[in-house]
Amino acid sequence: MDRKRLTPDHVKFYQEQGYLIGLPQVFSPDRLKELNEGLAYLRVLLRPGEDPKEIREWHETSGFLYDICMNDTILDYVECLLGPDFFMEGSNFFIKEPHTSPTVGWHQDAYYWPLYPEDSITAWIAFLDSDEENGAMRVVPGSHRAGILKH
Ligand SMILES: O=C(O)CCC(=O)C(=O)O
Repeated sequence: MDRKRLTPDHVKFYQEQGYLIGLPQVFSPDRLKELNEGLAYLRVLLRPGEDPKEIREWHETSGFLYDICMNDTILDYVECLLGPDFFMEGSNFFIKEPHTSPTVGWHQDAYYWPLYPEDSITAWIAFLDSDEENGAMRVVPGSHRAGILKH
């Protein structure tokens, strides 16, 4: 198997800055097209007024999402940072439709998770291109070193 591992420089950067970005593409363009089709199908299942952001743990009932969460490359990346003994705590979507105003406020993920020590990784997977113009996620480099902050 062609395993994609993080380099020691990636690991050092992650430890210092608290995030990684621009890793080699995990999903091919064709696979991304399938992922977006799968998401569109799941959204059809929502009741009127239900926001996909409020739907959590879809991977427990959707094989399509389970396969994303169990992607070998993503799991290898996580293993490089956490070691081999880790588990998945949850999954959810942050969908930002064009010309809408919903935002995700500044937060630390570990603040919400019942984990101690707060040694956790979020794999943020963009189903579409994400940039400053269309609602990209932002991070505060190094803020993890301040511990859990008051929200
Ligand atoms: O996409 C966003 O704006 C926020 C994502 C987020 O908070 C997360 O991935 O934990």
